[in-house]
Amino acid sequence: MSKHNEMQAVAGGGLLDRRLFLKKGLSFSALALSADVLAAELDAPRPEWAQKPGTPFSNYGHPSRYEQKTIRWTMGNAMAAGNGVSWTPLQDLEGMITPSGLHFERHHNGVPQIDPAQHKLLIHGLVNQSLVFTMEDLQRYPMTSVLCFIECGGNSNAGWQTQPIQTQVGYFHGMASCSEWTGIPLRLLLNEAQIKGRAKWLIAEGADASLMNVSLPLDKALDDCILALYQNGERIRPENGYPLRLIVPGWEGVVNVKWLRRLHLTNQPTMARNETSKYTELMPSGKARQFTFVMEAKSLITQPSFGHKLKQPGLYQISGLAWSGRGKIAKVEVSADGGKTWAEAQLQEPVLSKCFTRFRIPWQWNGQQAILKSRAIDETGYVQPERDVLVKSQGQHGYFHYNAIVSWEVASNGSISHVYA
Ligand SMILES: Nc1nc2c(c(=O)[nH]1)N[C@H]1C(S)=C(S)[C@@H](COP(=O)(O)O)O[C@H]1N2
Ligand SMILES: [Mo]
Repeated sequence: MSKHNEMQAVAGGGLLDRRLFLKKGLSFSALALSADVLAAELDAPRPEWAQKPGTPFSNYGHPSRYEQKTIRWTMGNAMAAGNGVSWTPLQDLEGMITPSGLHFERHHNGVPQIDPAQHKLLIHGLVNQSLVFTMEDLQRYPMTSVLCFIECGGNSNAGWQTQPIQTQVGYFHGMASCSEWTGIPLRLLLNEAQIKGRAKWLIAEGADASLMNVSLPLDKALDDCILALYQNGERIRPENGYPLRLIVPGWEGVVNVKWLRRLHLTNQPTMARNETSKYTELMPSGKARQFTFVMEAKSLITQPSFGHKLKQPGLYQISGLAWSGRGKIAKVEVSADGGKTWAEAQLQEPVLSKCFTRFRIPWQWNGQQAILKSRAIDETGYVQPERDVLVKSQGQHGYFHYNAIVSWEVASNGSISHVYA
């Protein structure tokens, strides 16, 4: 049976060495078969679906009908049509890529139904040559792919509440998703327009009725931004910006302007609603901090998490996501004893800059109360803070940029709740 006693535990609370997965003869939860049961299994009649031809081909695939519960949770706003959120069900997903149909959504005025044949991109302002592009024109430019997360600055904001919210991890943290975005390096098009020396900012505007516009420092625009036409290999979904979207890797969601129609080069920010009254940080002093673009390192355990239940003591795989707007994840540490001791999780390759990184570590649950935590450290050395540290530095009135360590309490009956610990 199991060989747990051979394994060296690396931290308290039953956390085991991440290399344990490589060992042979591990027992997670498969049923060991006696000769009789094996014979009965082999003799069992073939299931119905193995006795006749399956369903025919289809033009576009859908998930299995047995997976209908894996959906985005949506929340509209009765006062403002088209304003709302849908959350990615992070607790049901694995790996690092979010399926396009489950990418979170944040719209300020619904999803415009844009005809790509009529959509254009305009570049003007502090340039020597104003330019206009049709979507067909853009197809001729050299493209590249960026695998990156997009996270709303308001993601996880329930964490600021004084009581820990009891809800699934997706509803709590699912305003973050990760895709392969393919399109044209923004620098290419800006260089074609010939930027004037005085230009410092780029105002990006969407074609939805909210006329979303945001200011982006030109340095970032010339660094790693792209104008994406594709998401996970196919044309971008309408919800995520079809037919053209600005991708600003590692920076808060709001600057990733969807349905992009205009780039205006200026020497100062535009001070739009979404960078003055919204998406700013109210500090303990009562002053608000503007242009907090970078999403700091964050991690969370998605398996097991709130809503899951451990059936019995034994060996489990802890699995979660980590990401940082400053670069690559260097390390993720996991604790099963509320932060007294930590063990290093295995990072799934490839580990990419500003991209979801999947971590895993085996855990031997002894059937007693345990507190699971994960802590991300990025390549700049930044360490994801404990909640009390974050609240102390940011104050009680925060709404955006909550990235504290998340704690799940596993009760002795295997049920899981969210705690501040
Ligand atoms: N044109 C436009 N761009 C937009 C928005 C919008 O409402 N209109 N919402 C922004 C916000 S606040 C976020 S968090 C992201 C959400 O991107 P997604 O819906 O693809 O997840 O898009 C940003 N870009
Ligand atoms: Mo957002």
